[in-house]
Amino acid sequence: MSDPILLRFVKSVEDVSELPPTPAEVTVIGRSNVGKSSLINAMTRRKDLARTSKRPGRTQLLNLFKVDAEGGGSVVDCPGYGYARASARSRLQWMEMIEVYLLHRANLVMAMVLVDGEVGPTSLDLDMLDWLRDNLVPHTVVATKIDKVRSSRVARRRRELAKKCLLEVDDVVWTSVTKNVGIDRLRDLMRLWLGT
Ligand SMILES: Nc1nc2c(ncn2[C@@H]2O[C@H](COP(=O)(O)OP(=O)(O)O)[C@@H](O)[C@H]2O)c(=O)[nH]1
Ligand SMILES: [Mg+2]
Repeated sequence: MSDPILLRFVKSVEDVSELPPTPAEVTVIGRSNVGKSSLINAMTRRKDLARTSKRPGRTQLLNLFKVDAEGGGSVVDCPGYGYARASARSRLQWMEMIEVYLLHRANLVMAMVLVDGEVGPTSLDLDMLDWLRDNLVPHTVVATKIDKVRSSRVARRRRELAKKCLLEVDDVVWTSVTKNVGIDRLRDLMRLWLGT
């Protein structure tokens, strides 16, 4: 079993300029309720670090966590996209913030794009992936909640999800927080990305 990544919550910010410099940063993006906070908690084996919420779209801030390890580094939990009840104005604000963050954050080494493993990629997920590719932002697709797919269907679902994302099955990290699937692998990848 892989050691947890020790994360300490630093602060939530509204503006990218409020983020302190970092030697390496990994960020978590994806639609509201896809499992971003749950996955960050699983990385660090703490249930309550990144507050999970049953109400989607609550986190409208960039949540910054510092890695307690040699070499440091940080993790940012981005506000989710695709919140149905968000106003057009707040959607625009969201896009602006995320784009500025993803394009200009110094030492951003990886954007983990979370896609619901049961639902598959939404059009917003695919738009986000297109945008990341167009802008050469390093990213990795992480499928969440794979426990919700019946085991007889997992192989097929994986092929479908990867294909829609224009990826090979093995390019996608498959995870379940509740069944502890893929968590060790993702921790190892995060250590690699962060250089710790
Ligand atoms: N079954 C299952 N539920 C999950 C998993 N990960 C997250 N959830 C649930 O999905 C909901 C949204 O999770 P959350 O982490 O708050 O999503 P966020 O909005 O992207 O931060 C919560 O009710 C979680 O308990 C998973 O791997 N399996
Ligand atoms: Mg969250």
